[in-house]
Amino acid sequence: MDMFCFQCEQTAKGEACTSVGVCGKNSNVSNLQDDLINSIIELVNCGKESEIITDLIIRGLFTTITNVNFDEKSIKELITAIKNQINCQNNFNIKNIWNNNDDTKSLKALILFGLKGMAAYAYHAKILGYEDKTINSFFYKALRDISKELSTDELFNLALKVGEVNLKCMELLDKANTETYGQPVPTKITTNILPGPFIVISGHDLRDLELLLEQTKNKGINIYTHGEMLPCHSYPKLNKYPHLKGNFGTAWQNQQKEFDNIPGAILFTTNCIMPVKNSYADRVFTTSIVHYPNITHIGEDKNFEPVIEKALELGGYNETQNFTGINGGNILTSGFAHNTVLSIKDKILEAINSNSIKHIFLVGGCDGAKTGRNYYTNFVKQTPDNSIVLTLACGKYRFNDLDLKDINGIPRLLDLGQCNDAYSAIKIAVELAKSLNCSVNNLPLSIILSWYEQKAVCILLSLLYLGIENIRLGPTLPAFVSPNIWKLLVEKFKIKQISTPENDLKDILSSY
Ligand code: SF4
Ligand code: SF3
Repeated sequence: MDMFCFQCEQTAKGEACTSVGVCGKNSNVSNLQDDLINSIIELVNCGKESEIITDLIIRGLFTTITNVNFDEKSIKELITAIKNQINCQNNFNIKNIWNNNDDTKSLKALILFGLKGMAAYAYHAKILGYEDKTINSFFYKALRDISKELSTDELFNLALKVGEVNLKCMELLDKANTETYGQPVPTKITTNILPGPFIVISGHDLRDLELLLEQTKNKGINIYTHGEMLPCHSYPKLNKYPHLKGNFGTAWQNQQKEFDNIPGAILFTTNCIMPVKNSYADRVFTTSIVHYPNITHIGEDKNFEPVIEKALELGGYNETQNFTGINGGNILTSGFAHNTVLSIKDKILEAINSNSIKHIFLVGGCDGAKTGRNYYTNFVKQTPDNSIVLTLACGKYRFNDLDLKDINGIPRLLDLGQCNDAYSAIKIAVELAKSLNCSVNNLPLSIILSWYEQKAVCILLSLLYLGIENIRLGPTLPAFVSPNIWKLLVEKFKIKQISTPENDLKDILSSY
């Protein structure tokens, strides 16, 4: 075995990647990422907390998320920086966890992967100047606990604690995003690409988008979002830039096809970067935590000049390109975060009470390459006319170009934002439940999740921490969840794997 990684949904044979990652990560990178985790845990075990150490922990964990960093050099540098802070003698080896009994391994994986996802959210909040001491301290505690021998009960509770703290972290990021860029407002976004030079910006980092928009002002360059950047159009202080024109392409797994010979520059600010093909390698740039070998990295100074020069050199398309989403639509709508949805709460409640809205579906999470993921398209297409569909994260590209019409002026498809905007979904559900005098579990609400990487893990843990039942998870179950732990989750939370859209819809609708 050259490597061991089973942290994402596309892991080899549904078990683990052991010679090379399905994501394209080679064994050297994978083993270095293990070393990185080992050194982080050794560092927290020295007991010292400081701003520098917190920053290293957060960046280190984020670096190991799927499709973030494929570059040995940058990982080695991070390991060295961490090792320089270790001032006590202790050894940790992640392999010892993977060699544990199935249930301990499973729970420790849930905790570690959840912490990785949460680190990404803490990172984005921090970039905007928002931090929370309790969140930061929890990273230390939970990472220390991973290296301890704990009972199944203790580990299970710690996994739920990750969910609890992650909820706080998503709330912090929501505060950071909305206080910095304004409350999102419903916004229509075109998938058409205009003639002339352009830059495609991918990932989750709003600050990087703002800086790019500033630096490209009046330069004759248009900016298009990609993947998880799509909801940025709905933030007033980002949407105010007239050269933020629209959205390019669909979800991350289609990038090798969609970027083939693209006459524009591409900037990756976070996951998901895929192995870069020669036909566009010269026009790809990375920044912040993302690194890829031989690809120009824009450092902390955030000087995007090389990206701008490349866009001008490539010149863009000669004519407008009428691209569409995967179902043929060319208008995407985003911006239905908690503030907007709750501003029409009375209208929604009235529609629920009069049976105009009989059911609310939350179909959200990551997209991915598996053919079975067309489940989510078919599911949304088959939802009844008297239901609304809330969505978030990049899984929405499976259906966000569909026109689902509206119910009494309330759009049937409401895009809440990025994966971290699961916070919005939770806030909406809690508020509706309060108004209807019931628990979230008693709302006519069903949650259908698609997962791929570790941010989905921390979101799932937040939902479980809240005691939300009957979540449907797909397209496959995590390889790191052992049969016993899955059984426990089923018993406690009635969690289920997705089956077919027809069966699941029938089952859901017959129980309300
Ligand atoms: Fe395999 Fe996923 Fe790990 Fe990549 S991140 S090596 S695809 S399990
Ligand atoms: Fe997507 Fe990578 Fe998870 Fe933020 S961008 S949801 S997969």
